[in-house]
This record gives sequence, structure tokens and C-alpha cells, in this order.
Amino acid sequence: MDDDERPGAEEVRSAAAALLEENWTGDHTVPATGLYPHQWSWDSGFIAVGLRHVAPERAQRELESLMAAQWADGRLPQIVFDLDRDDDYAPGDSFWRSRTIAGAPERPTAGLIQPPNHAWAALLVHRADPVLSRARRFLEEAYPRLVAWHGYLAARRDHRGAGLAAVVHPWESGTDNSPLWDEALAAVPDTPTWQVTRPDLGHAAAAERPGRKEYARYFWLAERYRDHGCDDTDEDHPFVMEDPCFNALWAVSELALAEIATELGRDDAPHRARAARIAAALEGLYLPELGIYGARDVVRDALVRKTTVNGLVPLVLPGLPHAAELVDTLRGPGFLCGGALLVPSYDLRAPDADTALYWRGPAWFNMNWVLVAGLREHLEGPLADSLARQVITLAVRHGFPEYVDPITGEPHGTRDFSWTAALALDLAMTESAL
Ligand code: 2M8
Repeated sequence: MDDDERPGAEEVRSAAAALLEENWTGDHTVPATGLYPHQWSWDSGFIAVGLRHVAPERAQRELESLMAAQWADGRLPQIVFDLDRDDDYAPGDSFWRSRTIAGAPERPTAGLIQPPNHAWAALLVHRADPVLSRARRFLEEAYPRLVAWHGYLAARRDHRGAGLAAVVHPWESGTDNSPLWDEALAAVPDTPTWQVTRPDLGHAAAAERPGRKEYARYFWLAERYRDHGCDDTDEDHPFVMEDPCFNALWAVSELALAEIATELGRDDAPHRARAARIAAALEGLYLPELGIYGARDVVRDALVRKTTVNGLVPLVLPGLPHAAELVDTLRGPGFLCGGALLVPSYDLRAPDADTALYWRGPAWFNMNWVLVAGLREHLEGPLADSLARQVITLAVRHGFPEYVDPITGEPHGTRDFSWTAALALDLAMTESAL
């Protein structure tokens, strides 16, 4: 890419800040005004990371509003609903009716969860403006809530007792339509009682979103979880998966909690111990023949041997035993060496890879941001720099798209997508990339 095609830091900052302002509702930032009109959990984590550079108080409030919707058991919900927009997204509050479920908060939410990037985000937000953070007692208030959130994962989601948290729905992984879930999802009935509606198709091309069958299964699974009171005691729940991305983010967030504990004068040892336990358990997902981490299907007690971006995310962990192999895989023919500008979500050589289809080939900005952090952790500075530059350039050039074709950079999904803006902004402000 020519230097003159690259946006300057000020251009990135003003375009990203303007979009984040537009998507701010007064207490949180929507991922996108049309397609995603509520507050999403891990989106808020990523958004706060960018917001801290231009509006540190709003960055704190972004996380605080999510934590205000915490359940009594500690879970942070996948979505906090804006009741004024209930018809604009499905399944919404009329489906979940969370206030009728024991332990749910006053604010209407989904019963599912999303990947735990929040403690990591909280630490970065604090460090951006420690004076404001201390004045607002940001970490004091956040710490017990984040501890309870991680406690929920350990107590309720470690289905095998091996130290990893399981997701019980593809939506919980954040990588909803990833090929990692295909086999397990195929065994889920496609006959929900709830009438499936698709407001999403009014905002994104049907050919790029999950299909009708997948949606019927998503609804069936969500319905089953809801009808068991979202209490994680359903022993026959048909979809229970250990995802390397979800668990690597948990471990990194646990390390962030250790830093937060130290800042607050508390004991960091339990957090470091749990991070080490998660990291050790992750090794059980490593696939030496593919040089990447896979997922475990807990119901079938089998490893899913597919090469997806989820399996590269453990790179964020310090001291990862297979870091060198992961970097080789990332540089290799399935990912960057397939001629990609950004790391795709799925091995480009896979016969079913599709560079436009949701989580099955396109490149996502949040994953590339996480990989930049992982490459830096393992001293791969030049590769991290070039990836960071591409994130910034493609984000700004295409009006902050949800995802892009990894080879051509062509934008897909919705535009004006908040985490794309926030993470490009973060890289522009923190990296020597421009
Ligand atoms: C996408 O997921 C939602 C369901 O949570 C959907 O497809 O309707 C995913 O990309 C997810 O990772 C993201 O958090 C969410 C909102 O941006 O959209």
C-alpha cells in the first residue's frame, strides 16, 4: 500500500470519534444503529478500548452500563435491550422476558453471554486516564463485578471441570457462524416454537448472513436455554463447546484482573492462578498437526479440527508454549500468505471458505486487533505493524465496515460499525503504525 493512501492519525481520530459519538445513546454505544440497535457485551469492551482515547469518561460509562445489567449469578449478558427498539432486532426482549427469570436484573437483557474481554478493556480504560478513573472510583466499582463475572464462568460454565468455560449457543462465541460450530449445530432441531423473524436482513445482504436453517436452530437453542430458566443445569443441552478464542480472552482478562487487584491494593494471586489454569487447560485444544487451537465439542467429547481465526487468538497469552507455531500458521497459506490483507476468519484453502459470508472467511477488525496485541506480546513487531496499518486503512477507507474480504479489502456487512472505528482509533493512537 502506498504511503499516500494511508489515512493520517488526525483523519482516523476525527472520523472514528464522530462515528462513536453518533452511535452513543447517552449510556452506551450501539454496534450499528440499524442492524444492532441494543448494547452488546463484547462490543462494549472493544468500543471502550477506542473511546478511552477521545472520551475517557464515556469509555468508563460504556462498561458501567453493561455491568449495571449484571445478573445475580454474575453473568454479563450478551445484549442489554433498548425497549424502544424491540421490533428492530430478533430475538429481543419479547422473546427473552428476562424480568420473569430469577436473578435477572431490572434492565431487560438476553440470557446468553459473550466472550469476556471486559476486564482487559477496564484495565486499558483505567490506564488511559488514571486520575479520572480514581476520582470516579471506576476500578473500585468495576472490580467486584468483574470478579463475579469470571466467577460465573468458573462456577457455571466449566462443564467438564477441566478449567475451560463452555459456550452453550453459537451467539455466545461472538463468532456465530464459524465452521467450528457446524457439526454440533447440525444436530440441533430447527423447529423453534417462536416465530423466527429477520429484521437483520433489512440491513445486510441475506447472502452474507447466517441462513434460514441456522437461524431456526439458533432460536431453538435460545428457547431451550431460556425455558430452563437460563440456569445452566440442563444436562441434556445439545450444544456445549469450548472455544479457544473465548477462553484465551478469559485468561487475558484474568491477568488484567490481577493488575486491577494490585492497583486496588488487593491480592492478585488468585487471578494469576486462574489465568495459569485456563492457559494450561487450553493446551488440551491444541492441534499439533494443524499448528492451531481447535474447539472441543463437550457433548460428543471430540475436538473440532478446523483452522479458524479463533484458534489463533491464544497468541495474546504471555508464555504460550505454541506461540511460534501459531505465528507460522498465521503467516502461512491458509491465512496471510493466501495473499490476504488482514487475517481471515477461516482458512482460505478450506473448500467451504467464503470471503463474504459471516464468520466463514471474511476478516474481522476485532480479531485482527487482538492478533496485533498477540504478535506484539510475542515480539513479532514488524508483522504487528503491518497488520495494524491495514486495520486502520481499510477501516477508514470503507466507512468502518463490519468486516471485509481479506484478499480484496472489499467491505461487507453493515457500515458505520462501532468496534471497527474504536479499534482502528486505538491502533492509530497507540501504535507507531502510521
Ligand atoms: C453479531 O452477532 C449477533 C448476535 O449476537 C447477530 O448476528 O445478530 C456477531 O458479530 C457478534 O460478535 C457481535 O457482538 C454482534 C453485534 O455486533 O453481532
